[in-house]
Amino acid sequence: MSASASDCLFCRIVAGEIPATIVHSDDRTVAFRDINPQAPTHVLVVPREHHPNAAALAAEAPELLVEVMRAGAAVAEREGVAASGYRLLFNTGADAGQTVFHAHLHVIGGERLGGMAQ
Ligand code: D5M
Repeated sequence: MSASASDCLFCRIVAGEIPATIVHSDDRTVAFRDINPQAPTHVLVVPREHHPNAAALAAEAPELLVEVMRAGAAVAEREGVAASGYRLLFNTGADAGQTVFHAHLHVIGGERLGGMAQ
């Protein structure tokens, strides 16, 4: 873990250096709309601290992983998708399609979702 990594896209969004549509922010997490949404609601929740993926986050700061999940549930409520259902997803590693190596929780919903993939 490091507080931030200068070459990390999501650290730069957290720092306000790259614009994003922020939908939630607290002292440990930030949530913003995915630039390439896969459903009507598609938000990414990230810890402010840099952890490369969800497994590292779970190992290094398990209480922060819980906060990310809690923020994801709060975003789903606010987006109006909690009652109908939504998906919480961590892609972990290249074979899973992870492209940004700063742990991020996808919050996806707003329509009937197919399959298991993002
Ligand atoms: O998901 C990485 C996600 O990050 C992918 O769905 C696109 C999104 N993305 C990439 N750049 C941006 C910016 N600048 N703003 C918002 N969203 C972004 P992964 O699970 O790693 O495939």
